[in-house]
Amino acid sequence: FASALFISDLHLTPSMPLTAQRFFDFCEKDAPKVDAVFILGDLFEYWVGDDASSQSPFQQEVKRALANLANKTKTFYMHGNRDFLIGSDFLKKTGMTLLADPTVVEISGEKYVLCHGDSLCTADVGYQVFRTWVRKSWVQKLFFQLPVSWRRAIANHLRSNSHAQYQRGIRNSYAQNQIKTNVTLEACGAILRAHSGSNLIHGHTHLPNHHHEHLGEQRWQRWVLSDWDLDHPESTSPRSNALLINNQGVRTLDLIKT
Ligand code: OKV
Ligand code: MN
Repeated sequence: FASALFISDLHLTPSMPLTAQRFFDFCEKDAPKVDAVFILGDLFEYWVGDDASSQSPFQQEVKRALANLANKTKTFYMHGNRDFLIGSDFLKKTGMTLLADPTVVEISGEKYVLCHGDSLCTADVGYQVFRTWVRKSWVQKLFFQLPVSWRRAIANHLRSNSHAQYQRGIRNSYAQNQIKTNVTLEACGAILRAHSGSNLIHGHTHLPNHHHEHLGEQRWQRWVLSDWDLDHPESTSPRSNALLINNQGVRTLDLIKT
């Protein structure tokens, strides 16, 4: 592709209408201008199966926006740590192509390794254990056997638990918690070595930035995508940015200003 846009961590839910509106605007105005759009996970705040809310007006609207965009440009989607149960039904209805985590792409002659980012947070051992279990296909098959109401109950339970854990983490040791919820140099170095790459793009941490990093002799650049939570304006971190890559190089697109 000659040009591409990258977004992640929109955490769409009906309770965050401003964020959803920004996404619909993005699909109409910004996204059709490039050759490919990459959604690197956590498009939704939670997902318990394609069958669970397929009839909700909110889901219908998101699907319509994505299907419409797929008619204008190539769209790719990678699972995040929240919406990893998005399946073939949703992908078919939206016309998106599922990407493995990680995936290597070439944009305007340069190679980039793409991932959601949660697999790089190797200091958070508790989360990695959770991830290994819920990503097993037999565990997912069992989960899908449950009625939607049970799946929702389990999701609500896990989500409130994780929120409480996170709050406790902040109270106990803010610095420790920041290390735990960020990517490690070792994991980034390993994934780039495995794919002979020196450019990494990911989301997940909600710490948008452009880093020049090294581990011994190995050097790389790392772009971190921002989250999109516009319904909580008290936070001061940059929000709702997309990464644009074309023949001019890599730059951040501030969707709030454009
Ligand atoms: C996603 C996270 C909730 C983090 C559960 C098997 C199990 C899948 C699931 C249930 C939860 C996704 C699908 C959600 C991510 C949380 C809380 C913390 C840190 C099973 C397969 F357990 F029953 F076996 N889930 N949902 N968390 O609500 O979207 O990533 S979720
Ligand atoms: Mn995430």
